[in-house]
Amino acid sequence: MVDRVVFIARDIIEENRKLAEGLRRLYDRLGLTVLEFLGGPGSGKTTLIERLLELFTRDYDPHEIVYIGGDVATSLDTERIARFGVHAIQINTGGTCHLEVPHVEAALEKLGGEEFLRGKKFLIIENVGNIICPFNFPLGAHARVMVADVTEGEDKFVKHPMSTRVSDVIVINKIDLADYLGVNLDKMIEDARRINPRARIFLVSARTGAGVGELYEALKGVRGG
Ligand SMILES: Nc1nc2c(ncn2[C@@H]2O[C@H](COP(=O)(O)OP(=O)(O)O)[C@@H](O)[C@H]2O)c(=O)[nH]1
Ligand SMILES: [Mg+2]
Repeated sequence: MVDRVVFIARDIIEENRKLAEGLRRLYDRLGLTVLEFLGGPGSGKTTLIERLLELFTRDYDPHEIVYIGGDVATSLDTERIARFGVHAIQINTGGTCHLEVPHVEAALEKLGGEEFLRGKKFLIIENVGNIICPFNFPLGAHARVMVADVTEGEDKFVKHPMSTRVSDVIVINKIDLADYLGVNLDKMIEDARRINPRARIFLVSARTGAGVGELYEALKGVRGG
């Protein structure tokens, strides 16, 4: 019985991976850059996206930007993001701890499908707040951005090597709190680098805005196709 469960899970993961390749082809065909934010609940994903949108909406028309927020039950994050005038849609997974490709496809379809996406520049996906589940379920994004914050413990990356490894960008958030907590930021950076040497690492505070400009420049430069 247990073996069977494992095999079924593998099938689901493999099936999602294939579907994600299809989504990536769609994004590339449309010239849409897709950024996925993943990280534990409360790590600061929505706050960071808000800070980034302050910069994105200076350089781009808000109508060129789409946000999909994944959450188990509420639409609170999407309401926060909609204030920026971007297209924002909520996915409630009903308890599932990560987004899968069909969730994203359903959201895009609801927004108007390919017709709607034509001319759009950025799609920002905020995954369900969870540091474990999302890593196995890529959504075709050009960059997966892992958000970890200093209150989660400085051994975050060592404890979550899978999520660390699949990420293209690693953000250490809430650095404004680092001194209070006695967190060794150098150790966090060292761990992240060792586990994922190819990822770009940014120290930021979504609260004060420190480091957000550099992160924005990097994310703006992510291009598909
Ligand atoms: N001190 C501090 N608080 C932050 C920072 N980023 C987010 N927060 C706070 O952390 C809490 C969770 O943030 P939120 O963006 O909702 O996290 P999410 O669940 O990952 O989307 C909120 O109270 C934020 O105001 C930061 O850089 N510094
Ligand atoms: Mg959020």
